[in-house]
Amino acid sequence: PAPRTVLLTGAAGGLGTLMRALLPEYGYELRLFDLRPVEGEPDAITADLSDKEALREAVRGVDAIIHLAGISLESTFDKILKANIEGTYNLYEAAREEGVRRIVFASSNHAVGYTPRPQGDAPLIPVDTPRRPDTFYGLSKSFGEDLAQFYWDKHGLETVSVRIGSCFPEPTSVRMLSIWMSPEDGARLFHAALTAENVGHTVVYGSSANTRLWWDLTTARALGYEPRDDSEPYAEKLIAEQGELEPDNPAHAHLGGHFVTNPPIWPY
Ligand code: NAI
Ligand code: 15L
Repeated sequence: PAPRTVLLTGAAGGLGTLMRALLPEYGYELRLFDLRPVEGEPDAITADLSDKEALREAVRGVDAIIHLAGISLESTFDKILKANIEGTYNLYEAAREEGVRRIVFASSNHAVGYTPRPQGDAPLIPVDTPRRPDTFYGLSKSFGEDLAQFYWDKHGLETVSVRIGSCFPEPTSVRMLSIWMSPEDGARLFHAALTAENVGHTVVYGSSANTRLWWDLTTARALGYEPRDDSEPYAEKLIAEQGELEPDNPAHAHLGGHFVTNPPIWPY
């Protein structure tokens, strides 16, 4: 049967807030989890991913998990290790122990951030391109994808790893024209990832059907995802303000963009 009760970790964050608004329309009942209180949601579970007991209780009885919680920018290796690497392991262990069958894992384009962006007529980047993390943050997403593969092979726990581009209400940079995922397409993709059958461990890129797309959405579409948005209406204004991407500038020449040269740092 299609999943109905879904644990949303990272519910207080940017993407979590967007998905709290959009996913209930698909019929999901969301259980919320975050380190920080979720505004207006007194029933949300306020706990750290290091709290194994809280996690075990949080996953008990849910049909699936969307795992967004963690450090979403660059940080020290020690902080990334605790929140993203050990935290994701703790979540998978809790899910295994409680018999949860599927996780949708928020991976990131930064797991492959050092991959050169396609220029000219070069082919789109496939999901099986070698992983080339651009930060400790990207390294933790690469680990998460391996963890997901291992829990499928060893324990039959399914995952869709979504290498999200940039999911914000609007694209705000020229790079984002290529990797933007509209919030509505994000909800469509998460819904497809929750409901497609026999996913094993599937890796997909998460973006809209952008005219300037850099990567291949074939595996995402195979889940039943049909993106409806395209960043192109924002292109003229953003390019007028910021200029075209330069072919030789390292911050413009890789999928990871400025994460390659000057990554934004997690504030705490
Ligand atoms: P965000 O930083 O706004 O939200 C992350 C949430 O996780 C925060 O509410 C934070 O309190 C919570 N959190 C952090 N450490 C935690 C811990 N140890 N235990 C429990 N909760 C913890 O990030 P955003 O943008 O909402 O991203 C959500 C997820 O999607 C992240 O995993 C991020 O890496 C991934 N992602 C997001 C992209 C985007 O465009 N928004 C792009 C690529 C990946
Ligand atoms: C990410 O992985 C970050 O979590 C998000 O905040 C954006 O910066 C995004 O990548 C990006 O590459 O733009």
